[in-house]
Amino acid sequence: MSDNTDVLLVVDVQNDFLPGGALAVPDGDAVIGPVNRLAKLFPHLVLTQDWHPPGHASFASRHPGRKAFDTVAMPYGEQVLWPDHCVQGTQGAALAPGLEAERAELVIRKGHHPEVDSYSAFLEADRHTRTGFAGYLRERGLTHLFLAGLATDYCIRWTALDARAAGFEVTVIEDAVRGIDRDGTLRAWAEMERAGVRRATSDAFA
Ligand code: VGL
Ligand code: ZN
Repeated sequence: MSDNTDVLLVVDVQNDFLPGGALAVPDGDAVIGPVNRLAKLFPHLVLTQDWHPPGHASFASRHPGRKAFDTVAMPYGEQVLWPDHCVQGTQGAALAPGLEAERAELVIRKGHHPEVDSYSAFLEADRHTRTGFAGYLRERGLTHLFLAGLATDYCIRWTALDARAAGFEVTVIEDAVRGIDRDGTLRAWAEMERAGVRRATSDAFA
């Protein structure tokens, strides 16, 4: 199906985002089946991995008197505080054991700066520091991103919007993503649609 300029980007399918994990996304493991099927079909496959140092600034444990899911003001803007998750080198940060993604050509690790979060595969939460991914895609002539993984209202949303802003075509595969918060996920879909992000279901690919 896909032409050679298409890339499947599988976002953060890691133990901590799956049921039983430190920041479990409801029904998060439901993405693995469709992702495994799609991963064999696309000409290019790239993964992201949330990859925080211990004591990362996005962790509620770093902010005395605050709890997970509170919001705080950071130098770069508002930040949701999270349970400690995806700490570099831990089992929680590992890719889900059921993920069949050996063909991946690149794994982008994000959130590794101790004082800055990064939901997007392109730009960190300071909206300034670049990951290099846009340059990678351009150098390789990859123009259309198909997004799958976790979570719709955070890493998928920010990645999709930044990809559009950088001039890429973007399609989110709706049965291959899940969100953390129901209302936030509805808002994310509306924002992505306004930005020209397309939606497809995985059965459209064979
Ligand atoms: C994510 C919250 C914190 C995500 C990562 O992958 O959507 N969400 N870190
Ligand atoms: Zn994170």
